[in-house]
Amino acid sequence: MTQRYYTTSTAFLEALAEAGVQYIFANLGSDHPGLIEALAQARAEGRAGELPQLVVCPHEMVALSAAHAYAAVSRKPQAVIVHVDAGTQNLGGAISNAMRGRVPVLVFAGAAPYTMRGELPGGRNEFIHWIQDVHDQRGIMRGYVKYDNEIRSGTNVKQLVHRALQIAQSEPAGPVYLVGPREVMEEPLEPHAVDPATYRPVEPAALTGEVADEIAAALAGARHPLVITGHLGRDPEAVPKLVDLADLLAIPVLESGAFRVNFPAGNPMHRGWQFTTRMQNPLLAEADAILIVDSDIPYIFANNRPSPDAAIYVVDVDPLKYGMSLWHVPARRSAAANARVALEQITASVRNRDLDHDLIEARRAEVTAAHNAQRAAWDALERPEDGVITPQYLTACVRELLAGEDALILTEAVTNFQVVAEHMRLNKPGSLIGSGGGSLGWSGGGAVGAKLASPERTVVSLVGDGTFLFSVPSSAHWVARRYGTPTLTVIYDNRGWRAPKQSTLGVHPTGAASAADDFHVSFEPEADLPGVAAAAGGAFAATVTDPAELASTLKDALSAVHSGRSAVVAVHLPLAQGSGGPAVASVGNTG
Ligand SMILES: Cc1ncc(C[n+]2csc(CCOP(=O)(O)OP(=O)(O)O)c2C)c(N)n1
Ligand SMILES: [Mg+2]
Repeated sequence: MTQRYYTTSTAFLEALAEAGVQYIFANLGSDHPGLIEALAQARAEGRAGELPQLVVCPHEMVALSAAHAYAAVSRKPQAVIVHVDAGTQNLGGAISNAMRGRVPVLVFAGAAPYTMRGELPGGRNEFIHWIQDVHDQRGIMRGYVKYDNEIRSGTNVKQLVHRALQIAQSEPAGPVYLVGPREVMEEPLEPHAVDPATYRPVEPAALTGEVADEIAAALAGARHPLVITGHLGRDPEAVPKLVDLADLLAIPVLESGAFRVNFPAGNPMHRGWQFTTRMQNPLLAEADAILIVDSDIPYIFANNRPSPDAAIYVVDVDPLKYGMSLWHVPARRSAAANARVALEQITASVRNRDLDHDLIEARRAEVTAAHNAQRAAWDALERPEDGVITPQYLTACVRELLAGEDALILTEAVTNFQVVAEHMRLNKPGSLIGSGGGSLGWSGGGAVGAKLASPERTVVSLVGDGTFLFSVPSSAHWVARRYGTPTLTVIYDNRGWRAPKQSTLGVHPTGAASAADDFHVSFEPEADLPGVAAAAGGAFAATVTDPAELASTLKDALSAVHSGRSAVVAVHLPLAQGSGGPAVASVGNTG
């Protein structure tokens, strides 16, 4: 034993710091005395700066969502600490989002002590230690993590942490889970080091030359080539590579199920977004060569599909979608490759070919005209209708508000995902993130993590009202104030869940639910959603119903954010269900 306080917990925290973890988003419990003591010892010894900073999160969903967004923005892994089985379960859908969003996050939970007669420090001394001793704690997470393990000894804890983070960061990236019982986390150790440089993530994969040439030949020789992408923009450096290829051959680009800026919206080759499609996209139908690059849902076959004769190529970090039971694209070739590298290879191969420049320039003119017409049609929707704010008008106001700002947009707008994409029309790679998953409520913690990762940027969340409630806003706004992460949240407030209604209409368009507008999705009587943020985090809070007051209220909210205070503005849109409901004051500023 050395003089210095050094336990498994100390080594665990050091390993996180060595691996580039800046923040631990934590919700603590009886399983964490070792970690709490190690942090306090480090502070007492003046070494607190060598360890990650702990961010107290009163709800686990907020903790993991914050770590998720931080990792997505910074592209550095982050950590979450939760309490045994209970805290693990309270991560809820955030773990599913982290998996689908392909973000590197290490989740640590304590585990019930395994001694009860005072044999070891950390053994059972509280009634709860029996209650938290469950059959298979790691099983809770197994469907969602790339790796799970138990820390069984302090001697190799650094190895385990670095290995877990190496796996988390290697593509397809994703969450990992470690558990450590109290006795292990208390174990005294000799300080020890590992070389983090030997745990680098796996290097990006390239295409074989043959496949790169075949894709290049197919795209160069096509009359109607098309690129579909969904998450290539997770790596902002991949975006200019797609621009190079699309510009070179005048290939239209379609973003499908996209929660990133994959291709600049203002590029004339950008031909729009698709989420839940109900109609055939003519571009997809006429395409004779299609490159699907980093896309989880390139199209919804039931109502929007490519021609059976199209030559389809899939280039993806995970072309077989191991995490999805049902997935298929009739591709001539599928390749597991990094999009940035693969696009460079394909473009280089295209440059070595004799190109039909007349064909390319004719197509460029055609695609550009269609791009412009599409934008003009969207522009025409950007106005209130009969005195009511529409989602299109709202989004246009947000876009105007943020002109000139270095903004980072979080989108969790649900049935308005498409509207947000079409009317924000973001150009800058890295300026948009969504959870990538299906479990709503990510944006509450997400905004905290995004702001911590990019304090210089204006972070703006565009969310549904149901989603705002899923995000545990009381916890998220408390954390935001405590840790100084002011952000703007705009609630697309249709006072209900429009999505399940739309889903029902998608299956039963003329059924009884439709006839009676009876969907069980109304949020009447209305809750004061911004008021929750005001109460919990001192946020500027306002509700807008009058189109004439929208721009000025958003401006006031943004000023509040710039002065260091979060702001939440609920904007009344047409109701998700029903047309009644009590009249509401035009602007209720509860902040
Ligand atoms: C955690 C979670 N619970 C339930 C759902 C199912 N769900 C999908 S969309 C939706 C409604 C979301 O409401 P809101 O945010 O107001 O958006 P809107 O549908 O009104 O656009 C629900 C409940 C989900 N996706 N995630
Ligand atoms: Mg809603």
